[in-house]
Amino acid sequence: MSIITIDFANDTSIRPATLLTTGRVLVLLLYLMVPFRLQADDGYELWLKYTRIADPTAAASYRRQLQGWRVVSEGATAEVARTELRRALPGLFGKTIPEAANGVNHQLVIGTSQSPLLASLQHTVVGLAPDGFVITHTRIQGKESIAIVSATETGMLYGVFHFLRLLQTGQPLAEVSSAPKTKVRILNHWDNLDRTVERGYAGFSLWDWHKLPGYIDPRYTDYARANASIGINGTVLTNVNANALVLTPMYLEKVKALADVFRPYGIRVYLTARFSAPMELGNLPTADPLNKAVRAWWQDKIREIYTYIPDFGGFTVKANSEGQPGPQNYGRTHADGANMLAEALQPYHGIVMWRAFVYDHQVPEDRTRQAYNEFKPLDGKFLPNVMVQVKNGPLDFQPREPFHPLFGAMPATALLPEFQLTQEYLGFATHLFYQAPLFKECLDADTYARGKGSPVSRVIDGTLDQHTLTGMAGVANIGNDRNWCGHPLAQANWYAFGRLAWDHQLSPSAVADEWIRMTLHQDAVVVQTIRAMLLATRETTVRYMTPLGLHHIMGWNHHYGPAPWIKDKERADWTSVYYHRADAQGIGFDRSSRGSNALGQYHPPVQALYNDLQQCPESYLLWFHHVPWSHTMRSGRTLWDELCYTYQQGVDSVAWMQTRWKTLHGKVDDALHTQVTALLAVQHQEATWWRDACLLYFQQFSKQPLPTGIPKPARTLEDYQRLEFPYAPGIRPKW
Ligand code: GCV
Repeated sequence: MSIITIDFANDTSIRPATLLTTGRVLVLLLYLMVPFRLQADDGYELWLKYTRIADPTAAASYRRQLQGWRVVSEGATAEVARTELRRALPGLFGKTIPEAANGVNHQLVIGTSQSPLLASLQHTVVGLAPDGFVITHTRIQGKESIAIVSATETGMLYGVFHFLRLLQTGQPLAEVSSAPKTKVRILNHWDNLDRTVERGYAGFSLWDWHKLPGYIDPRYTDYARANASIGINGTVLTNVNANALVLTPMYLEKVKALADVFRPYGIRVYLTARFSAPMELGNLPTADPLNKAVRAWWQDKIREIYTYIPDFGGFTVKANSEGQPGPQNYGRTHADGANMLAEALQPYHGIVMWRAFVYDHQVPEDRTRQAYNEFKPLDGKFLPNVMVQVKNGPLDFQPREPFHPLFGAMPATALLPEFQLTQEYLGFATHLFYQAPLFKECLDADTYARGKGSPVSRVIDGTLDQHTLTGMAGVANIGNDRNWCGHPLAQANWYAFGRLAWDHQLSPSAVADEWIRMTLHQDAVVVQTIRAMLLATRETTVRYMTPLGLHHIMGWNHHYGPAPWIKDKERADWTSVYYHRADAQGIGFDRSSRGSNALGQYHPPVQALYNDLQQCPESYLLWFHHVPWSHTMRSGRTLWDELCYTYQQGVDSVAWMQTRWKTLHGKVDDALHTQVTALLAVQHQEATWWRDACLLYFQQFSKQPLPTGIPKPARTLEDYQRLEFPYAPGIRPKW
C-alpha cells in the first residue's frame, strides 16, 4: 500500500472556507480508495495496528454482538484496558463503538471477578492459574453480553488483548478460558548503560538512561502494551555482563521511572546484579557470599531498591562465566551465591534467575558438558525463590542444538529456559529466521526424565516435578529502530516468544498465522505465502550455516559470517576448529560414549537415540559423531556429497523465499515489500558466502571435488579468510 499523507491544515493555498469542504471530500475519497490504512507501514505499531476488519460478513457479525462496551473495574490497569479499546475498536470497525456506562443489549463487559456486576461469574475463574481469564457469553442485568473476566487486573487486560486478537484474526467470539502455563514470562535485555546493546542488531537501547527519569519516552508505553498483549510480565533491563552502577541511587531513580510506566501493564522490572558490586560500590574488600559484611551490603541494597520499586522482580545473574565475577572467586558454589541474593530478596517476594551458562577454558572438558557438571550436583541446594536459567542448548544459541541436558536432570530445582530472540548466530537482523520452530523443537524434546512423555515443556511448566515457580526467558531482539527489531519480520520472534511462554502447546504455524494477520495482512493468499516462508526459515538457515549438526563455525568475536578456519586463539573453546574437528578422516565432534560422552549426561533413551552413528538422526550427526567423509548417508550419498548438497539446498531455499516474496508485490505495503526484497537478496548473498567459504575450507580435508550441481565458488578460500568486519554490530565498541 502506498504512502498517502496530506497536511490540509498547512496548505495555505486553500482558503479556510473551502478547506473544510474540500478537505472533507478528499478525506472521504481517500478513505474509500484506501479503506484499511492511510499511513505507510513502518512497523512501529507491531501487531497492534488494528486495521479495519477486511471481511464485511465477519465485521457485521462482530458488530451485532458489540453494540457497546464498558470496563467495570477501576484502577490503572482498567484505564489501560479502556485506552486500548478506544484505540482498537474504531480502527477495526471504521467507527466508534459506544462506551455504554449503563449497559446495552449485546454489550462487552470487562472486569475482575471482584466487580459486583461480574460476581455471578466468579466461579468461572476459580482454579485458573494466576492472570488467567475467561471470555464468556452471558446475561448481565438482563442484557445479552460477552464478559471478559479474570481474578486479577492483569488477567483482565490479557483477556482484552485476547479478545482483540480474536477480532484481528477473524476468529469466532466463542467461549475462551485461558491461563498462562508459566509464571515468569520475561525478556532479558542485554542493554548497556551507554545504550549499546550486546548482540543487538536493531539500533541502540530503548532505555534512554541519560534523559530518564525526567523524560519518559512514549515508546516505553508502547513497549509495555506490546508485551502485555502477548502475556510477557517481566523485563530485565540490563545486560547480564553487568554494570554495578545501575544499582546506585542515580540509576535506581531511572529504573523506578520505567517500572512506574510498566506497572499498569502487569510488567515487573528486574535488573542484573554484578556479583562484585559490594566491592565496586560498597568498597568492601571482598564479594564472598558467605562474608557477613557482603551479605549485609546486599540486604541493604535490596531494601533500598524496594523503596524505589515496591514490586521489583529481582535479579538475573551471570557469574563465573566469560570473565564475570562470581562466588567461585571465593571458593564458594553457585548455590552459595544465588542463595545469598535470594535470602535478601525473599521478604519482598523477589526472585533470583541464576544463569547456568558457565564454562571454563582451563577445564580440559568438552564445553557442552561443563554446565551440567557444575550444576547437577547442586540440585536441591537452591532456595525456593531461585530459578536456574538454562540456555535451550548446551552450547550457545546455535541454529540447531540438542536440548540442554540440565532439563530433566535437576528435578528439585526450578529451571528457567533461555532462548535468544536476537539473532546473534542466526544472521543478525538481516536474515529472515522465524524462531518458533526452534523454540518448539526444544520444548517438545523428550528428556525421558520420568520415562517417555517428559518433554522439556513439562520440566519448565512445573508439571513434571511439581514446581510452582516456572517461566521462560527470551533475550530481546528489540532496539530503538523504528520497527523495533531491525528486520521488519523479526517482530514475529518477539511475538512468538510471548505466545509460547503463555502456552507452549501452540503450534509455530498457528502463531505465525496470528502474527501475519495482525501485523501484515488479512488476505488468505498473502497469509499463506508469508507463513510458508516463515516456517521454512529455520531449516533453510541450518542448511546454509551449520548443516548436519555442525556448530560454532562463525566469524570471530562478532559472529558475523562463516569462519570455520578460526583457530589458535586465547581460548580453544571460542574457536571453530574445536567444534568441527575436520581432519583427513572426517568431520564432527564425537560426543558419544566413545568420545567426550556428553551424551552420557542425558537419560538412557536419549543416549540410545544418538549414540549409534548409524541410528543417529542426521540433523545431529556431526554434533554427536566424528564421521568419515566416505560414510554413506540415508540418501545413499557420501557424507561429503551430502554436506555439499545440504549447503546448496540452503541457498536454493533462500532463492525460493525470494520468489515467494516477489508474488506479494502490490499486495503488501510497498515500502515493506521493497525492504524485505533487499534483505532477502542480502540473505541469498550471505547464504552463498556461507556455502562457498565452508565447502572450500572443508574440502581441504575431504580432498574431494564438489559434486555435480554445486557451483564453483566465486572466490578463493584465502579471499574469504581475509575478510574483516571491524564494525560489525552487536559487540561493544572499544573506546
Ligand atoms: C551476554 C554468548 C555471547 C555473549 C553473551 C553470552 C551470554 O557468549 O556471545 O555476548 O554475553 O553468550 O549468554 O552470557
